[in-house]
Amino acid sequence: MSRLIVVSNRVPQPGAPSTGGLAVALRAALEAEGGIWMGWSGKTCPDDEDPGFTLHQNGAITWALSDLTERDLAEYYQGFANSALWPLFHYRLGLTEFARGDSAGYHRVNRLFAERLAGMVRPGDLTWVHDYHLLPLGSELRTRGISGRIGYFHHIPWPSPDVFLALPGAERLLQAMTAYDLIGFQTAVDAQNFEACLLRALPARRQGADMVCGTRRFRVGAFPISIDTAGFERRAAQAAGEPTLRRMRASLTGQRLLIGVDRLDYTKGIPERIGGFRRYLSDYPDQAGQVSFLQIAPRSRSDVEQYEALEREIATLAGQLAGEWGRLDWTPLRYVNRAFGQNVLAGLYRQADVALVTPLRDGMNLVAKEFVASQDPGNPGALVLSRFAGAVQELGNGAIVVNPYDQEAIAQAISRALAMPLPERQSRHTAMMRSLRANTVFDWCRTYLTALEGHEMGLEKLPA
Ligand code: ADQ
Repeated sequence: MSRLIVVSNRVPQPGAPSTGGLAVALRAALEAEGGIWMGWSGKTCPDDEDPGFTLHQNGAITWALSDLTERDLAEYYQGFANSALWPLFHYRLGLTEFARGDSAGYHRVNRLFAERLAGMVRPGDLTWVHDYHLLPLGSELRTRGISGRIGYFHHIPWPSPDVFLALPGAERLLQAMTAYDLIGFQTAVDAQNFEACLLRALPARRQGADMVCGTRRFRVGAFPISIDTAGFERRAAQAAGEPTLRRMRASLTGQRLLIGVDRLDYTKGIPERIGGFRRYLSDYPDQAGQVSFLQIAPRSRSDVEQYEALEREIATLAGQLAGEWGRLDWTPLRYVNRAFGQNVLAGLYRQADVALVTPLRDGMNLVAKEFVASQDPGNPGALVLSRFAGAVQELGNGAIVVNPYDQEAIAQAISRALAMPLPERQSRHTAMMRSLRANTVFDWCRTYLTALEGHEMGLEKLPA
């Protein structure tokens, strides 16, 4: 019987319940088909030891967890993946730090994962690789004789060839990716950019719906990821009674609430957003004391230097804003570095009048979708959304769309969102909910796997 094999850098804790929509959906697919979820265990060992590899069986799922040496982690994860690929894929060439040693470590860890996985894959299994940490994994699996279907989904943007091909070794990565049968992106623009890279850098060509390169034939497409829409609606409606949320509401003493929720990352546009709010206060000084901005930003990747610098920058901006505008009885910005459970988050979204989702570049951005699904349909909040988030493709019909680099535009959008009459908020909310009901994270998973399973394989089918 065919099974599903999911590979991702991070893997949810085997015994613990999954909370994020993606983990829930993948787990459901694995439970339905039976299968393996493989990835990094989160543990490291000294460089002179062999990294451990453990299997845990939990119901129909086998969790296959590989440790990494400290050097592996530094070169593959902090180095190549998060200091070179992450900024590059988000159009930040100036932040991209390329080092040959990191690139070598990245390919070495992909080989390690492939060696460990190859022994477990059976004929007929579907393998689904996730995200930029593992671009060459499919090719490493092919080298080890895996001929079944292998798909890849890219969670972050894919830039134009002018940006991507600035990366030393870009051609090698593209060539490796031709080993997949289906390469999925968040948006049609990302898929087009990827095809443009292939056409520019490799002897690749389009043939009908497929791309062909040498002896490989594969498909490239857009599969926008989404959320557990009904789950968020339910959680948000039930959350009102949570003590944390009741205290939060009481502390607002009638002020309107703006909310931002992001991992602390330079792609999310947090300094620009704080700048936009500051501009709003100076453009509409009568609103001082009437509006409060809650920015939730749990720290991430603090071991990468640029993230430390960003933490300092945001802390400074938050402090300046508080010093300049704060009153004895009013704090304009509540800046919180911790993570919250999904129930509290859903309740906070529902309590907010406006969400500011203004990344400088984002593959999709699930926070925008979660905010919309959490609203009270009788009195929904308004969404201010960056034109550079993948989510704008589905939510652009109901959001106030802004250029996140334009702080005056953010200030105007805040004013417009806060003043928006109820019928307009409702019609915008209805339009966005239509998109979110039509494509949930479960639909995303099913659509992708159906496409991977259905894709005609085999080179023998290629015309001579
Ligand atoms: P991320 O860059 O992490 O994901 P995003 O899509 O917004 O960005 O997902 C963040 C998730 O973390 C959301 O589900 C959110 O609820 C959760 N989260 C954020 N802050 C939290 C907090 N304080 N407490 C609890 N949970 C919090 C990458 C890409 C995105 C793409 C996703 C999925 O960068 O563009 O949408 O993968 O493909």
